[in-house]
Amino acid sequence: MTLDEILKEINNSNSFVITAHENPDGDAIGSCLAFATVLKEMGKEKIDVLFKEYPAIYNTLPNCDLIKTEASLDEYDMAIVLDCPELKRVSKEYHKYFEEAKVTVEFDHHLKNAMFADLVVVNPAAPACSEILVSSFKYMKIEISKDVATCLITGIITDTGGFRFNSTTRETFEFAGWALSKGVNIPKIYKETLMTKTKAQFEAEKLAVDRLEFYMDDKITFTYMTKEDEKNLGIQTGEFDGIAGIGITIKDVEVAIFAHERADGFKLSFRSNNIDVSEICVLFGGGGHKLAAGCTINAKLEDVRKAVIDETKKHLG
Ligand SMILES: [Mn+2]
Repeated sequence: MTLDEILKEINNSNSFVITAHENPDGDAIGSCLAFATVLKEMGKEKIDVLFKEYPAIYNTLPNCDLIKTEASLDEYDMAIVLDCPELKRVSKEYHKYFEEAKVTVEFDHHLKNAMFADLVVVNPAAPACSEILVSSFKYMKIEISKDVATCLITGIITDTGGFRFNSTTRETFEFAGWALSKGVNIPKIYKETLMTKTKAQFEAEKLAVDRLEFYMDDKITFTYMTKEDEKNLGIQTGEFDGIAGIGITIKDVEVAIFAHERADGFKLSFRSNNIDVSEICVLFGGGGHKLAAGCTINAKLEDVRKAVIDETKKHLG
């Protein structure tokens, strides 16, 4: 089985580079730090977790000092990419460490998946990459310490929206219960990752709520944020995470869409109560999960709005 091979390769490797998708969320960071912590606890000395930037709320996670913007080696024995369905979504300057590593490993839970590594563990039914790591570590007979559990539950809490999404499983709660018994402070992690926002984030949400538009007898909502808004609000990366979900909390709304202007065009985040929005995003070159997906469209706001709303109407009709 793949996990036996991964364990064998870990035992034979001395240097490790770990990363996830760009603009990492709690699952991406939690998975990476959990893996890095496991390797450290196994006695491995050379471990780099690479991210160009990440939300400051994750600064208190165990071993977050292993996160660096630049690699400290030219070549690593093993490259591990987590919570990421294709290498394209990893920051470009890190691709060479992946291409030059002796062995590459991918763990992920995205449905549309390039399975781009030498050794791949993908389970689209898992609510978080962190939850795949729980069962994988158990299979490999790797002890899950309190520090590892802290990182993993951070990924699980953020990717399940605090155990709210349909993807949440019995195993999710079983692991949460087990982590609690190990002394992991779940209420604190929950509060810090999901219930706390900066003032800039609050102001951004206020603007997004104020601008929320309704379409198709209130079944679709659309809101947006431009680069100029971003500048005016003084908002940081990761602080937009809550906006995509605003529309979907309204009764009878089926699909909520958030358009966020970035350097390469508008990044669209779709949230759904039922229909598969990843199918819509695939049409625009993106992807994701059934109820949460995204894509990027390089066009003017008016054109982006029309394109995604027309397509969503077709899927709802
Ligand atoms: Mn994830």
